[in-house]
Amino acid sequence: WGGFGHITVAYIASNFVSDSTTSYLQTLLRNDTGDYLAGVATWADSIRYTKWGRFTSGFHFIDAHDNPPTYCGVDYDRDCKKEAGCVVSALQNYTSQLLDTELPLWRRAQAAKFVIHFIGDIHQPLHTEDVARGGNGIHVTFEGKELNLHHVWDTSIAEKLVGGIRRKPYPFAKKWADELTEEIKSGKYAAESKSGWLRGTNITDPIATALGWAVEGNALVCTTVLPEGAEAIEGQELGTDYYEKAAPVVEEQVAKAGFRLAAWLDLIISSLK
Ligand code: DCM
Ligand code: DCM
Ligand code: ZN
Repeated sequence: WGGFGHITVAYIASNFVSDSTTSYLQTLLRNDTGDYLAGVATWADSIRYTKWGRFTSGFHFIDAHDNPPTYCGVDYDRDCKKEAGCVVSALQNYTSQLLDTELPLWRRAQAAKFVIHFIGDIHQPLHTEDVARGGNGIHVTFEGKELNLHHVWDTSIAEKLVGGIRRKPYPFAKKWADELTEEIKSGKYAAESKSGWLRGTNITDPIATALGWAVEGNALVCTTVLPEGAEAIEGQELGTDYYEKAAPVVEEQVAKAGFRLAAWLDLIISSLK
């Protein structure tokens, strides 16, 4: 996701974590405000193009070598690059660093920031797809602007959904996060979030847990992102009919990511000591 999506995911998570998780992470991240998660949600993107952070650039996605829309699917051994890693292996690695109380606090703070970011990214369907580098190579327009499909899913759809963010991502993300939090607690996501969104979540098996999230997002590539394949979407205007079908999917993926991030952080923090 773009910055707005990541910040929204983090605000949703802040609404669901336990009080002890909140105070533990506020201390670790040295921020005692309500923005302690939101304020670090985009940090991983800010370092990926720097010299020291280059090794993390492949951690934001997993390139599923499937064939949408005919066949979707993620296979860890096939799709997670052995040298560069992927978002699934990165989530396992940084989860274990956050759990390791022998590591220096700065390392664990850094691990927390990666976990917060990557649980967001794994829920962006095009972060679980190889085709055209996750859609970066597919040229489209959105409300007349020339963009690539990856950018449309990262940024354009979410920003249109809330009516634009007018260069102020934090207050707009907070408002959207609070609305989605209500939908999760007692609105359109209440039943499914309680019965299904945490199914398969297992802190002793981060690979299987993250792979489950990846498979779910990747299936949306076949149904909603590329319902008629990559060639059919090239050059198309996506701000109207396509947007109407995609927006509810973006909204649910952002809501799920925030809810699951909260559960994952609770599982980590409650198992310490
Ligand atoms: N950080 C780190 N190692 C580095 C650079 C930064 O652990 N080489 C971490 C420590 C702080 C955070 O980044 O928790 C600071 O991030 P920022 O500079 O975005 O405030
Ligand atoms: N990306 C992806 N899958 C790829 C390559 C990139 O999901 N195979 C994502 C990472 C960034 C965005 O696309 O969020 C742009 O990546 P880059 O700047 O590497 O082109
Ligand atoms: Zn990212």
